[in-house]
Amino acid sequence: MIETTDLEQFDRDGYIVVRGLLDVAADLQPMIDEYEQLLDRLAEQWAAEGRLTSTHRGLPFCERLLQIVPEAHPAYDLHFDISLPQADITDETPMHHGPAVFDLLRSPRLLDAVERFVGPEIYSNPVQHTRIKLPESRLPAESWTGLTAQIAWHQDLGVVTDDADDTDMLTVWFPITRATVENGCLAVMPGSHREELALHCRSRNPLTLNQVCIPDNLATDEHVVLPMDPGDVLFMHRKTKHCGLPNRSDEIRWSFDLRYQPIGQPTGRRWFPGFVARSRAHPETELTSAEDWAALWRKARHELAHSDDVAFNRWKQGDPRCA
Ligand SMILES: O=C(O)CCC(=O)C(=O)O
Ligand SMILES: [Fe+2]
Repeated sequence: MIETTDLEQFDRDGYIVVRGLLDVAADLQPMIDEYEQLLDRLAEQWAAEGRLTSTHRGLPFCERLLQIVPEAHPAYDLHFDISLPQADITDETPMHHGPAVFDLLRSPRLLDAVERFVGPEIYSNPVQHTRIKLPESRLPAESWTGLTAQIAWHQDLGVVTDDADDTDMLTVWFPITRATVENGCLAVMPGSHREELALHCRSRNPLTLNQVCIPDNLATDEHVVLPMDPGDVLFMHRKTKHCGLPNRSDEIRWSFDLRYQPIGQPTGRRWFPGFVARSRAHPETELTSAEDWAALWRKARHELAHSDDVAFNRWKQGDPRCA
């Protein structure tokens, strides 16, 4: 339940953590089961390719991934992610749009909360990720990606195209495993959502290489860390400055970050498919079929695989302020 005081805190600070909003058994466990089956198929494939000596069948998802990835070094991140990457898309680019993930995106508990922030006509913005981060010590830095590395300071508005500048986009972040300061929970700068959109540059720091982010000299250190447990949900304004801390623990840090907005506003990723998650005015327009959702993504992937490079980024390469 979102209280009026939560909305007031959101307006003041640009974020709010609501404890125990999701039902772990009803909202998260079916998705975890789906990911276990997916990992099962991937492990069989990697073992068949001779990259693994054991498939580690029977281990829970995180423990199994923690065994498999340091041995096989597979590019595992995209196999579990919702959104497509922003470059090199082919008809074979892995992505995941299973029914349990679709149900999670449409969880009534989640949408009831989102409705308090964006109103009753809710569109699921296609900038949606799952980030399954291994301990930094278990993978060489060259193999980190934007889904598996620590995340540098940024505003979510800064990583979509400028047609979405006036879109009332809400970021919804929640952990699947507990998120701690040691394993890489989020940190935010309270009140930063009232500032203008900051300059973002491509990071040259090897720890956050190529991420579109606020240069170090523009990021202050007045921040709050946000340890969270499964079931807790962070709601964040599109201009709130935030980062994902490094995973210095020996466990996996797994989270989802979704975005929702009022129906009819630009998403800032026009090549990717969103959908009507809830409409009180026109419930018949809601997307209720996971199959149809997956088909929308396959169509987008096919179109992007056969089109010229698309500009996903609003920032000019070589801005002198980025030096
Ligand atoms: O999960 C992380 O470490 C960063 C996530 C993030 O930046 C976001 O959800 O917008
Ligand atoms: Fe973000």
